[in-house]
Order: sequence, then C-alpha cells, then structure tokens
Amino acid sequence: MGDLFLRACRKEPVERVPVWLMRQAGRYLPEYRAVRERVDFLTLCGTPDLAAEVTLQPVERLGVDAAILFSDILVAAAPMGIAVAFDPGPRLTPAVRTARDVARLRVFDPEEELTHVYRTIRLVRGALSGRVPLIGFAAAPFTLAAYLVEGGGSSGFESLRGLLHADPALAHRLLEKVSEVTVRHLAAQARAGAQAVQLFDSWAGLLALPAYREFGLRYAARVLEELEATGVPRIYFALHAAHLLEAIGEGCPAEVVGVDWRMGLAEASARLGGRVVVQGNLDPAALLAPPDAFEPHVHEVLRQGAQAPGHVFNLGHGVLPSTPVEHVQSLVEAVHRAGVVPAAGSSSR
Ligand code: 1CP
Repeated sequence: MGDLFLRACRKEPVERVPVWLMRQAGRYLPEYRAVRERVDFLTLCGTPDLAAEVTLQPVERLGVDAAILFSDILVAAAPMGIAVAFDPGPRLTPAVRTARDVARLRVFDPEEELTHVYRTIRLVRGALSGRVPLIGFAAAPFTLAAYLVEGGGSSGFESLRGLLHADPALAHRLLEKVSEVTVRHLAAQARAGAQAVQLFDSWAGLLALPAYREFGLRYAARVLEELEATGVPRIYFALHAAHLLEAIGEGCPAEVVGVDWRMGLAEASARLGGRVVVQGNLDPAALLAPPDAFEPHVHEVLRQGAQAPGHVFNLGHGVLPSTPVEHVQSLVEAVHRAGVVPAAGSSSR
C-alpha cells in the first residue's frame, strides 16, 4: 500500500485513487502555524529538523498517500547570487534585467549550497520508513525566471514578458542557466531520496502558445528529459494552462501532468493526447464550503479522472490558508472511500 502513489504515476494497477494536496503543509494547519510562531519561513526551509517535521504533519494529520518536501521554489535563487526575502510576499534582489545581470548569475553546485534540502529529504525518508513516498520539487525554468526578472511576485510578470520581446537572446541565456540549476537541484533531490519530482510552472499560463513553446515548454522539457536517468516519476504542473495542454501532451516528457480546476479532467486528458496520468483537480475554494457541499465535486473529479489512463487526486492548485482543517480531512477520507478502482476485468468500469 505504501507505494500506491508511485504505482499510479507509472500506470500500474491500483486498488484506489491516491491523493495528496499541493501546499498540504502550510498555514491552514494549526501545527504548521505553531512552528511558524517560533521561526520565520526561510529559517523553517533552511532547518532540516523543522522542515522535516512540517513535511510530515499532513501525513500524520490527513493520511495522504504522498508527502511533499517542505521547501520553496525560490530557495534555488539565493545560491545563484540573488538575495531572497519574504515580507510576506517574495522579494528578490537585485532583479535580473541586463546582460550583465544574467552573466553574473552563478550556476552552482547544489550539493554544496543546498545541503539542507537534501538533509531534510534524508530525515523525512527515515521518519516515513516506507509508509508513503516523498515528492521533491522545483520551479520550471520559466516560472523561476519570472521571479528573478520581476524581483518578486506579480500578477502579470510584465518584466520577463517584456524581455522575451525586447531581447529574446538574453531571455534564452537566462533560461539556459536556470534550467541547468534546476536539473542539478532535482537530480540531487532524487539522489537524496525523493521518489518523484514535480516541476511547478505556476506562470506558464501567462504565455500564448508560440511563446510558451519557445520559452516555457522547451526548457521544462529539457529539465524533465535530463531527469529521466533518475528513474523517478516526473510530474509537470502548469497553472492556467488549458490553452497549452496539446503542446504539453506532445512535448513534455512527464509521466504525470497536473491540471488546474478550470477544465474537467476528461477533456484535459483527451487534449493531452490520452497517454499521461492526470493529477488534480478539485477547485481549492470548494474546501471553504462544508463537506456536504464539496463531496459531489469530489465524485465528479474521480469520475472524470477514471476516463484518463491514470489519476492522482489533488486540488487544482494549493490548499488555501483559510481552509478549515476538518474540511481537508473530510476530503482525504472522501477520496479514500470513493476512489476504489474496480479490479481489472470487472464490468463496472
Ligand atoms: O508564511 C508562510 O508560512 C509561507 C507560505 C509558503 C509556504 C507554506 C510559501 C511562501 N511557500 C510555502 C511552501 C511551498 N511552496 C511548498 C511546500 C510543499 C507543499 O506543497 O506543501 C511548495 C511546493 C511551494 C511551491 C511554490 N512557492 C510555488 C509553486 C506553486 C504555486 O503555488 O503556484 C510558488 C509560486 C512559490 C512562491 C511562493 N512561496 C511563498 C509564497 C507566498 C509564494 C507566492 C509568491 C507570489 O505571490 O508570487
């Protein structure tokens, strides 16, 4: 049972649909908030004992079928030479705008600079002792580049989008460097014990299809391709990406593709080409309502997921901080109850 999630990623038979949740370790959990009262977010990410404790919290509380490393997509920016702060949104200084800025970015050795992340992974694997698998993650190159060029969060990331038009060659040099860092960081996570990896492309949806192919997909695909040798399942998640699904299905070497809540999983799976396992996609806002109200939506997600070659239940994006923890518990129980997959050959499927 401990490898249910990994079997689902590999399209192997499963007795029920596995479930984990993006941002399952986070502010909706009282035990997470208790840790955060003592330490700030970056200290938490950088302290293996605490990061491991927080990674395990949702496994203990919810009984999810996978753990996800507690870290952040922006931790890879600091060793590149960019100061990262959260107040509370991210602030990256200096912003990367010119040829000189890009040339100065360090393509570093993560085994030396991000040792704490891999130590966290080893601690978590030891504590889990095979109960559920551990997922590692990083940002897709376009998404990390968006934060580097903007110097922080943004709703439209106009700085990077402007750069793609003003100096595409410079944007490519930036994406090359970010891709190399990302491959190294994820390969090191797999070596340390991460049993699957997810690439978060949270801002890919800002691009039209041609720009996405050139600046988004190309680099995400390169990262995932280079990770094939690790043997761990690769998950690619792009937000707001309904218009990009055909391109992702054709060009993205991932075993699993995450889908946000804006499109049904059956249609998403068909547009992806019907070959990959889909992950998702309950609207995170559904969990703000009581279980009676969201359970029909859970069943609908499961019904549609059953039409794909494989399904990992998740939300369409991260758990919202204001979500009542009891609702999240009810969700996991509902998926565990309802997501039973009929044995092969059974006529009910
Ligand atoms: O105050 C706090 O405690 C910090 C809130 C928080 C948390 C819990 C941040 C700041 N990051 C995290 C953890 C985190 N981030 C995880 C842990 C594992 C889990 O899912 O449980 C993961 C996978 C991420 C990934 C991440 N960080 C993404 C990609 C996913 C997504 O949400 O689209 C992004 C875009 C970030 C950047 C980030 N980190 C934190 C914030 C507030 C933001 C968003 C910044 C913005 O406004 O652009």
